[in-house]
Amino acid sequence: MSSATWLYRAFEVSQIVVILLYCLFRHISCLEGYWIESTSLRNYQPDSKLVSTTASSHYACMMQCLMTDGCCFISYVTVNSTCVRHLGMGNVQSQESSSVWYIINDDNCPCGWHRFEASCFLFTNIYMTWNDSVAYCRILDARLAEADSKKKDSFIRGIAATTSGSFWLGGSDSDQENTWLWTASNLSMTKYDNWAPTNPNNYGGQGENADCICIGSWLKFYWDDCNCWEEQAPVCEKPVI
Ligand SMILES: [Ca+2]
Ligand SMILES: [Ca+2]
Repeated sequence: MSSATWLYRAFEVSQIVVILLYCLFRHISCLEGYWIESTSLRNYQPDSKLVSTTASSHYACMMQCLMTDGCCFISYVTVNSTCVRHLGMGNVQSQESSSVWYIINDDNCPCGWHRFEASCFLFTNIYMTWNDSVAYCRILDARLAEADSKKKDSFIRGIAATTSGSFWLGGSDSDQENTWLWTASNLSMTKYDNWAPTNPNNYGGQGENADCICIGSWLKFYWDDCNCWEEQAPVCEKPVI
């Protein structure tokens, strides 16, 4: 091994040591094992950039992120050593070839997600159709949230009510009118539902076809059936890591 290679290796090792010391000092868990490389997010980036710099390696980029308040993600482009620090999941969009790593918090959820029982939830603030929301959550290795129990539903409604947003949940009756399913898990809603009074009402049935569950302040975050082409923000759910 050439002396230049040794020097580079020593430099990389010293960066890892600095990261570990920094994490020890901050009482946060950020061994490399607490960074997850997302294969589904490769070549995608959240658009909520904090700052873009250069870094000698993705480890160095991780260190820059850890030392930046609010940084949840990095994307790193090897060919030009570009290190982008991100605030969290904003609008995910395809980018130049990059790898993405995100931080797992001590609650075993990604930075910016909320833990409830065995799931992590992301309340996004980008608005899209229900079908696009399904695809969006999938890029994040998640699905549209399924409020399939009273406790889980109360948790989702509680967080939603602290925002100014309106959201899609993962329920639909598009396959068969009035047969509502949590579509990702194919679960029926016979055990639990939480419709707002007089709902689902298919918009009063006036030639409308409201087949997707949305929640918003207009019905105090009780379930409403909305037209699937409307634009709401997805709530994504995935198992804890
Ligand atoms: Ca319907
Ligand atoms: Ca309705």
